[in-house]
Amino acid sequence: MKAFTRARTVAIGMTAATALVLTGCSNSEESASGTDASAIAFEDSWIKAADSGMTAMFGTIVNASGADVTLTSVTTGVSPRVELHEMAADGTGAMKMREKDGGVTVPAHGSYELEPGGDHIMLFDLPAPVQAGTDVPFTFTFSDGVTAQFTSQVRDFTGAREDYGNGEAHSG
Ligand SMILES: [Cu+2]
Repeated sequence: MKAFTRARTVAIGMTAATALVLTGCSNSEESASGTDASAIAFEDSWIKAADSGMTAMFGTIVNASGADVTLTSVTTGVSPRVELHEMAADGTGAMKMREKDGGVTVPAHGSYELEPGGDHIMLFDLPAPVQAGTDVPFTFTFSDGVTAQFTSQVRDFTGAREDYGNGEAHSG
């Protein structure tokens, strides 16, 4: 009798689990009209090598889907605090970087470039050196909660000499 009761409990539990799975399915069908992560690429992406402090990540976000997508946050194991930044003129005409409101929108069948001197992904409070030649995995999260994983290569960068390592140049 006791065993029978237990079996019934298990059966009820399974029914509940099945219901949860079905709910999950219908949710994912609804979001099929949202961000299609498989259609998003991050081409030629790279991170500026840095020993400490902060650094930045660049590349071209390519959206092969038929709908606009908006990147709202980025996470990576090499930094506890990552922000999307843009360059903007301050009152004196100098260009300073600041957090980009509303994220980065990549048009349908279009692309969006993150490059030194322009929009970039800022990595703060590096707990360890980010060394040239290593690969860094990171996750993009879009406005509807859909995520996509990418890997970015760390490079030495001395090109335009923008100061991505100086807190004083940072208005955010
Ligand atoms: Cu920045």
